[in-house]
Formats: sequence, C-alpha cells, structure tokens
Amino acid sequence: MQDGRKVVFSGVQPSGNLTIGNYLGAIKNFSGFSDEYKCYYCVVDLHSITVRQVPAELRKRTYDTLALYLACGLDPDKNTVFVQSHVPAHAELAWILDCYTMFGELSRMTQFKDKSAKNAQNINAGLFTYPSLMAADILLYQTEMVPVGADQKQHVELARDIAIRFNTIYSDTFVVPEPSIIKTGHKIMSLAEPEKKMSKSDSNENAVVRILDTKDTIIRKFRRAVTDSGSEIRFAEGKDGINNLITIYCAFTGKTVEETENEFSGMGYAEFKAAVGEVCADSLAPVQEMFAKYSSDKGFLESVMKRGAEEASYSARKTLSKVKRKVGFII
Ligand code: ATP
Ligand code: LTN
Repeated sequence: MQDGRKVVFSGVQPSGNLTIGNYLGAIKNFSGFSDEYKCYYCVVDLHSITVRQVPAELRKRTYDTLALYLACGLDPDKNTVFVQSHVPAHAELAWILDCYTMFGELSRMTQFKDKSAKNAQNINAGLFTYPSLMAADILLYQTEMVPVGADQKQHVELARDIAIRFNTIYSDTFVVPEPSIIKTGHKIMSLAEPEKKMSKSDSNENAVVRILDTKDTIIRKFRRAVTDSGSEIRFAEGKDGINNLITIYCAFTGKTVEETENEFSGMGYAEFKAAVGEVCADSLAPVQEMFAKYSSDKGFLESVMKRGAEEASYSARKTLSKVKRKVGFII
C-alpha cells in the first residue's frame, strides 16, 4: 500500500521499436489502473543490455519508449514514469535477491532458454539472472499487481516465490505480487511464423507490426501475414495464423470472436486481412500523433524522467533499507 492505495508496477525494455504485441498485451492497459492504484511504469534499460545494444540507439529508444508511454495515455501527474537505471536501488536489490534465487529456478525460465538460443554467442550472466532484477523492480515498490503479457507470467511467479522465500526467512518484508494478464491480446503471435510470439527484436520486419509503422506498412504487413490454405474466418485449433488475426481484430475493436466470425462470414482471408490492417492502423493513429508531439520535446521527457526517478527513489529506498537491515547489513 502507498498513500492508502495498492501498487501497480510494470516495465518495457527499450530493446527495439515497440510492436502491437507490446501495445495490446501491456502498454494499452497501463493507464486504466491509475485512478485506483499507485502506479509505477518503468523503461527497463538495465534489462535491455542483457542483449547487445548500440549505445546511441539504446539512448534514443529509451526516450522513445517513455514518449510512447505518454502517448498511450499515461499521465505523468497520475503515474510515476521513470527510467530504471536512474534509480540505483534496482541494481542493489537485484544483487541481494540473486542470493535468494536458485540456479535451478533460473535455468527453467523459458525466456532464458529462448534468448540463449537466439544469442548463442552472448549467453551472459545478466541474461541468466534477468528474472531476479525483474523481481527487484517489482518488490521494491511493494507491488500487488503487475500488468504484463502472457510471456512474463513465469517471471512474475518467480518474483512471488522469491518474495515468499525472503519473507519466510526474515519475517514479512515484501508484498507478494500477482500478474495481471489481459484476456484478449496477452500473446500476439508473429505474422511470419504464427506459432512464435511477436517480438520487437525479431530480425524479420514482416513478422512484426510496430506501433509507429505507417498505415501503408501496416496494411502491407497484414496482407502478407502467413495463414493456412483454408478460407473461412473461424477460430479453430491448429489455425495459428488466422487465430492470431482474429485475436488482433478483437483486441482492437473490443468485439468477441463470435461477433467477428459472423461479421466476416462468407468472406475470404484477403478481405479479412485488409480489415484487420485498417482497424489496427486507425487505432494506432492517435497514439502516433501524440508520440510525434512528445518525442519532439526532449526537455519535457527529461523533466518527466527526472521527476519520476525522484518519486520512485523515495519509495524504493524505504524497501531497500528494510531489506538491508533484515539481512544484517549496517545501515
Ligand atoms: P524483446 O524482443 O526485446 O524480447 P519483447 O517484444 O518481448 O522484447 P518486452 O520489452 O520484453 O518485449 O515486453 C514488454 C511487455 O510487452 C511485457 O509485458 C510483455 O509481456 C509484453 N509483450 C511482449 N510481446 C508480446 C506479445 N507478442 N503479445 C502480448 N504481449 C507482449
Ligand atoms: N521482463 C519484462 C520487462 C520487465 C518488467 C519488469 C515487466 C522488467 N521488469 C517488472 C513487469 C514488471 C519483459 O517484458 N521482458
């Protein structure tokens, strides 16, 4: 609890240009919490260097990710919006939590297995301990709820296990967090390989639709989306490509699968793909417009991140002092 309100925390890595997966599974849902909860939204730059980044690009994407948060409706007067590396308590608590996280637990994380396979030449220790830094992010603020896409459920569950373990050894220290996963859009799949999650760092540009893609690009990418040899617009087992397009359509329009199937009954894949492209581009247009406004005002973004870091540091330091005292450090 903070100011009598429960706490929400989430983060996005500035590791690429954000996709509609990041938007529908995470960011779009962030602003809905701020009336009821004390909310922290972080650009997790420390996490992003687990994969090699070009420094100038990382810096630019950190500003852009913050601008996108604002463009998606996060009001900095109602939410604490900040950059992870500006609050050193994240890295400090992560080290401590590393000592309460088991090798076996980290070895079972599917993101670690996927990213190790993709970056075989750079399987660094940070990639392995990524989840304990994520646990530090969450536990520092006594977070109750963590809005994320389905792929992050396993990491939030590990954060719960770490919190419970620490609380059991030293008495209650951390609130035990819960993931909050949206029903429609929690796992948007790649347009090129629909059995794989859409990922912003995918090297195949046709696999991903980015929040900032132009309307023409969006329409073209959906037109090329991989589907099966069928023709009916129907959600069915094993039809990953068309199921993904139906999910995207439903997530943008708020319609149910049944309503969508009825709306497109008798029509073919080409017509449906065009409709998904239109709805997606039109829904993103206002976000793009706001992004243009925020991203061109670096001074404003810097003032938001500075104020966010000050607010976040205040709460983070309280938890960190408590933790240090409990483990036996002199503070
Ligand atoms: P990377 O490709 O660098 O691993 P990513 O696209 O997986 O990045 P993250 O920064 O790891 O993105 O994720 C930010 C948020 O977006 C998380 O809450 C994550 O669960 C969510 N998210 C990422 N991809 C998808 C997706 N395809 N569908 C739904 N949610 C997603
Ligand atoms: N691991 C997350 C990003 C992330 C995060 C967090 C999400 C880092 N710290 C804390 C929620 C809460 C990802 O999306 N890959």
